[in-house]
Parts: sequence; C-alpha cells; structure tokens
Amino acid sequence: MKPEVVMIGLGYIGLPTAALIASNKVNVFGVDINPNVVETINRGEIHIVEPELDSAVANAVKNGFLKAGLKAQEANTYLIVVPTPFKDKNEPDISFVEAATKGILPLLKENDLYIIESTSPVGTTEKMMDYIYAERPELEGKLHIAYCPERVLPGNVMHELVHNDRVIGGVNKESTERALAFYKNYVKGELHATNARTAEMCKLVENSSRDVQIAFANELSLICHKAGINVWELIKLANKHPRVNILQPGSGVGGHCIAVDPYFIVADFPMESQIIGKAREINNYKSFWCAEQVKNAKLQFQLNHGKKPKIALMGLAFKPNIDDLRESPAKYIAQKVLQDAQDEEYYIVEPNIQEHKVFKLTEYNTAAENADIIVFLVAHNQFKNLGSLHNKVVLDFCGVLEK
Ligand code: SAJ
Repeated sequence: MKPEVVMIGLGYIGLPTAALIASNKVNVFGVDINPNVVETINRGEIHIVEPELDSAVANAVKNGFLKAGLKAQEANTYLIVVPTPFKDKNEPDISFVEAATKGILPLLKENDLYIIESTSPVGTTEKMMDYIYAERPELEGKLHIAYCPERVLPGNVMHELVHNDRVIGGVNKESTERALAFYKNYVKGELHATNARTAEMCKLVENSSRDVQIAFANELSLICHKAGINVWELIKLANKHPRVNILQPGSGVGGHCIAVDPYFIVADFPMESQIIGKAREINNYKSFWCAEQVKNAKLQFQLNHGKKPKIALMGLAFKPNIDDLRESPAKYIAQKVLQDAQDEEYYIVEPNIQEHKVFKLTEYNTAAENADIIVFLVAHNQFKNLGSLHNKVVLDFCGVLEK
C-alpha cells in the first residue's frame, strides 16, 4: 500500500517521529542512507538508545504501519529530518537537506506537503522551495511547504514529541495551515503558526538562549574561582531572588544542538551576534580551562608528595545520566589531559557505557578508591554517593558533590 507519510532520516528525531505517526495507524515509510539502520528497523528493532522507543517501533512495524528503505516512495507528506552539521569555520552544512529534497523531487505532485524539521539556517525552507520549483516548474505554487523544528530533549523524546508546543511556519498562509492540520493529528501541545523564516530562527534562538545562559554561569565559575567563592552556593543564593534564575556551570557545553546551533546565527549575522558568539567562546574556553586545572593539580601533587599521582577522570558523556558522547566537553578534557600524560596512572570512568574504542574504562568505585586526584567532569547520579574522598584532591567541575 502507498505510504501516507515519507520520513527522510531515521535518527534521534526522525525515527521516534515516524513511530509516533505510525502508532496513529498512518502508513509511514522511513528512508535512511544507512542499510544497517533500514534492516534493523524492518526487523522491528532500533539502533539508538531512547526510552520507550523500542516498543513504539516494534509495534509500528508489527502492525504494518512502519517500513523502512534506502529510497523514498511516493506519498502525500514528506518530512525532512536529516542532520545539519557544520563545515570548517563553523558554517552550516545543509547538503543533507538538499540531498533529501533531491531524492523526492521526481515523486512530488500537486497538493503534497513538504516539511523540514532539521535545524536549519534562516532562509533554508525558501531556498528549498526555489530549488523544487526550479526543477519542477509545473508545480510552482501548488505544493505546501513549511518548517517545523523539533525541540525534544534526548531521554524524554517519546513524551515531548506529543506534549511539547510546536512552532510551525509555512512559506505562505495555506502551507502553514496544511502543516498545522498535519501536526494536529499527533501533537497534544499547542501549535503556533508563523512564517518559515521565523520558525527557523526560533529553533536557533531557543538553543542559543540556553547557551548564553550557561556561558553566564560558566563565566561566574571562573570569576568565583579567582575570588575564592563557592560558585554553587553563590548561584543558589542569587536564585532566591524572585526574578533571577542562573543555570549551572559545568565542564563546558556539549551535545549535538546547543554547542552547534548558535553558530548558524553567528555565521549569517557575524556583526550583530556579539553575545551569542562570545557565549560559544566562553563555553569552549571553560573546557580548556578545566583541562589546565587538571594539569596544574597534577604538578602540585608531584611537588607536594614527590611522586606522580593517580588520576580519575569521572564521566565522558555530554551531560548527566546519558550514554551520548557527541560533542562532549568531558571527552575533550579527557583527551587533552591524556595528551599531556607522562608516567601518571589514569582511570577513565563512564558508567553509562560498557566500553569505548579509545579509552580503557574503569569501574567508578574502583577509580575513586585508587585515585589521588578525582576530577568530576559529568554529574552522573552514580558519583553522588562515593565513599570517603578524604585525603584526596577533588576537582568538582560539575558540582556533583554540591547537590
Ligand atoms: N548544561 C550546563 N549547565 C546547565 C544546563 C546544561 O552546563 O545548567 C550543559 C549540559 O551538561 C550539556 C549541554 O549544556 O553539555 C546541553 O544540555 P541540555 O540538557 O541543555 O540540552 P540538550 O542538548 O540535551 O537538548 C537541547 C534542548 N534545548 C533547550 O533546552 C533549549 C532540547 O529541547 C532541544 O530539542 C535539543 O537541544 C535540540 O535537539 O536542539
């Protein structure tokens, strides 16, 4: 049977979205360039870690509403949910969006709905519209074209896909309305109509706003370090003010979104985006600074004790209690520290993964017991109740012992 919806990109967002739509008894055909991903999904299994996604995909495939393939098929709605990484000099790379659009060009027909969900620089949806109509001039003005960014938090995707509000912007009013009607079938959160450019910018601004706020917290941590003030206590106290809400400092900002999306604004508006650009610099610098602090602690230990220390680096993930190491500041710090290693002994810890192709992992209790210097890079729950850290040098960059 002909699918109703084609989903291009079956990753962290595309697959959960495909499963959600299919769970509403709508035929979905998912497309991915990776044959392993396609085979895994067609077996009713998944290739990513996300709570509740396994059963959603298993049921959708078993009931016949979700199938996957390497090439798109004809449908009425096409969703583009592919990565938009960045190239050298932090410039956004929309070649996956272009390739996905090219793949469906011959399939498009009058009245179809084309939606981009991938995080994209402002103007991408209009650019794709121009490209489609240049290649298929007979369809000009007869398609519905819109942008609707995803905004789900990894680890809570299945819930947030349904319950978060969505911002939906078409290239014209009719497109916005068609896209709104589409999402209404699956989303319980409010749907907010706008135009494509505003919707594109909205996604970039959401993540940039968080980046700027974290940069403020990280800047405070550097100031407090010099001033001899406990930054965690300071923030807790400042947040007692009814209109102050400072976020938490850490070992830097990672992940595939917040550490990336602000560059999409900076690349297009370099003169205007002063704070956004500076925030990226501060958050990157914080990771560099943490690595320097570890090196200093190592030298100080040698001076004090006349021997090389054993050092535990606690956490590699990009944030607490997940197994995702993408763009992880903790991983960057571990790499930097190890580059500078001499004869010290290192224990690398990441309780949320079994093994790593570069780092030899050590169990967290063993590492903490044996180490002279313990460096907390990620505030994983497991690290909150370690035994006595008395007589050890502790560098707590993520405040795990404060909470
Ligand atoms: N972090 C701090 N201090 C804080 C909060 C976070 O240092 O107070 C760090 C984390 O450790 C991590 C990074 O920031 O390294 C990002 O983590 P996060 O939990 O803030 O966000 P993500 O990347 O998991 O998900 C974000 C979310 N965006 C916002 O909260 C505005 C999510 O809703 C988006 O859907 C997602 O990006 C995305 O896909 O764009």
